Order: sequence, then structure tokens, then C-alpha cells
Amino acid sequence: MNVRTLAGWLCLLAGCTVWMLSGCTDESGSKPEEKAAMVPVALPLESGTPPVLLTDGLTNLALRATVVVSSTATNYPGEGPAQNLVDGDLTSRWSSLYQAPQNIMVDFGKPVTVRAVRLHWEAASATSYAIAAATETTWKPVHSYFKSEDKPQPRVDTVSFREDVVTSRLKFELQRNVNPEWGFSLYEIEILGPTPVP
Ligand SMILES: [Ca+2]
Repeated sequence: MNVRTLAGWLCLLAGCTVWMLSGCTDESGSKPEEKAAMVPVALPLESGTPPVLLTDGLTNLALRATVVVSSTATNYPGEGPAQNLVDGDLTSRWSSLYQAPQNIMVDFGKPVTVRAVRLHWEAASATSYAIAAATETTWKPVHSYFKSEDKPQPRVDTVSFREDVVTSRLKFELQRNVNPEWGFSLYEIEILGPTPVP
């Protein structure tokens, strides 16, 4: 225990009134009333609200790219085709047939640099999925997600890659759905990277 920590404990023992009168400080060097004024207010995000994008200045490489999916369901209102995954509209969505697994492949048409991915799930989300990048001969895993249990509600997954992923195609292997009677549904896939050189 260092001197400051010891001083803090002595302050606590002496009581808040004595603390304020004497001007004791905690380990941060702030008086109690100063520290209280600096505590940020945590506002819970609404379900499905996109988080603040930490990758400002990047381009959504998936926007209007070629998308190939393993299946599509259009039986219920709101369900739509694969193009809804990359139309830039967070209200239009793709839905698979009502079974797992399924997959989505985004083809950029040429090698691009990918730094992050955001997946905008409808309630029919995946509790397990993997992302793979195409190499010349095979697929290289670049990210995996697994939760033993997820709530059947919209969510946004943001994946930031530790190293740039250079690839012409990205594949999303949707392995297990949140409800076995559902398939998978996403409002949008954003694949973020530097703007490609023409
Ligand atoms: Ca959309």
C-alpha cells in the first residue's frame, strides 16, 4: 500500500466531513466533490442502435457490392433478397430460409483492404458465425463469434481487425441461429476500409 492509498484509507476512517474539511484527496488527486462532477453519465444504447463508429474516414466497401447467399426467404413482410444486405438502408433486410447453417459471400471484384466489419442483425441473429477472407487457393479465417446464448433481438456487431485484411472476397459462415426454428436475417453488412485507388 503506497502513501496515497494509506492516506485515502485514513480519510475514509476519519469520515466524509473531516475529509472535506481537511481537503483530503483520493488516489486521483481529486477532492470527492470534484470527482463526482467528472463521472460521465452512461446512457444505455437502445437495442439495435449502431454504436459510434470508431473507424471514421473509412469507406463502406460492401455498399452495392456483389453478394451471393446460400438461400433467401420472402414469405413474411420485411424479408428480402441479398441485395438488401448492401443497399445502405438500415430498414431493408435479407432473410435466409429457416434453418442453419447459411452463408453470405461479398465479392469486391478486386483486392481491397478491410479494417472493420459491422453486422446489423435483425432478431434472427447468429449465436455462432465465422468470417473468412479469400486467398488465391482457399479461405483464411479472420474472425469468429460464439455465444452459448443470445437474446432474440436486433444487435450490431462491430469487428475491428488487428491487422489489415487484403482480399477480393469476404465470406460470412452463419453456423447457429438464436432460435432453431428461424433462419438468419440482417439489415446490413458494412465492410470498412480505405477508399480503393481507382
Ligand atoms: Ca439494408
